[in-house]
Amino acid sequence: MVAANRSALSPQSAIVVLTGAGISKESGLDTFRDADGIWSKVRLEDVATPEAFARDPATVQAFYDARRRQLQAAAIAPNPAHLALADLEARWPGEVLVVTQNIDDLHERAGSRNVIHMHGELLKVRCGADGSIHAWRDDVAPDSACPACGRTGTLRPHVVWFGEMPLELDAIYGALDRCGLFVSVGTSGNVYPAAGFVHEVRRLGRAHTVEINLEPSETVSLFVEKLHGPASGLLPAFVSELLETVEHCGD
Ligand code: BV8
Repeated sequence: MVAANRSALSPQSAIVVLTGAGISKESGLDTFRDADGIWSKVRLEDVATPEAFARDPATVQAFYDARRRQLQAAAIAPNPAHLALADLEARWPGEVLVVTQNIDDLHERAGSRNVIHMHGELLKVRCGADGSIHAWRDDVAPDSACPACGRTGTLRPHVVWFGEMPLELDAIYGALDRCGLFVSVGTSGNVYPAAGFVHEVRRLGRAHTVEINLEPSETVSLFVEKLHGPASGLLPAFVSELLETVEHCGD
């Protein structure tokens, strides 16, 4: 499975891994665009836009309350794909950054430390009055008070909705510019600007690009190496091969 194009990699190469809902599917969390996905049950226009929140905050809060409760259920845990990325970060000599579109905390629970949640985090809320952001594991009720300013009725999920600016884009584009390996895992390549990251990496022409996904994504043609199948099987094997190149390079 080793692709010839990994020759550009050195132990000091920086690695950026973009993840999407597919990496959490085998942990029991639904994806968005699969046949049984979230958008087959609810319209994104009704729950994942600022207009929807302004129009019907109770419906939007209930949508995220249900997902926040589900994420904390005992059955939901990191799977071998999340664990493989934490192992890569711990053992790869160069920088390893996970840029996730996911709002779950499974990367962190697997042990990853260098994680950017570009679409926000389900276990945080943001105050519309003072902009403060807080860890939050309960439902958000109309009388839930902002821990900073004490106002009620001002808390929203700390989540990036369609039409809102994703988080930490400067840090992300800086990492894309530096990396020698860009891996996309479990994303359909439908949502921008995340789906455009591979364009940015190719434009710079330095990094090897790999897609690991159950099936070819919308942007599959832009990746040099493509591995299709469940992430929980493919990603641990991919990480093992990468680590072998550095942990035995002195042999
Ligand atoms: C923005 C909220 C301005 C949290 C989400 C061009 C440039 C810039 C913007 C746009 C553009 N064109 C259109 C836009 C607007 C829009 C957009 O992209 N619309 C789409 C629908 C066309 N983008 C925005 O509005 C973004 N903001 O543009 O700001 C701007 C302008 C320029 C530059 C910068 C900024 C904001 C987008 C964020 C919206 N919020 N979520 C939540 O509720 O979760 S998006 C939502 O989709 C989730 O975050 C999700 O992660 C994300 C992407 O979906 P995927 O993760 O890919 O999930 P999906 O179900 O689609 O695919 C799963 C894949 O996994 C499948 O391929 C499947 O085969 C695979 N899979 C399944 N099982 C497994 C598996 N793979 C491996 N193993 C398995 N076991």
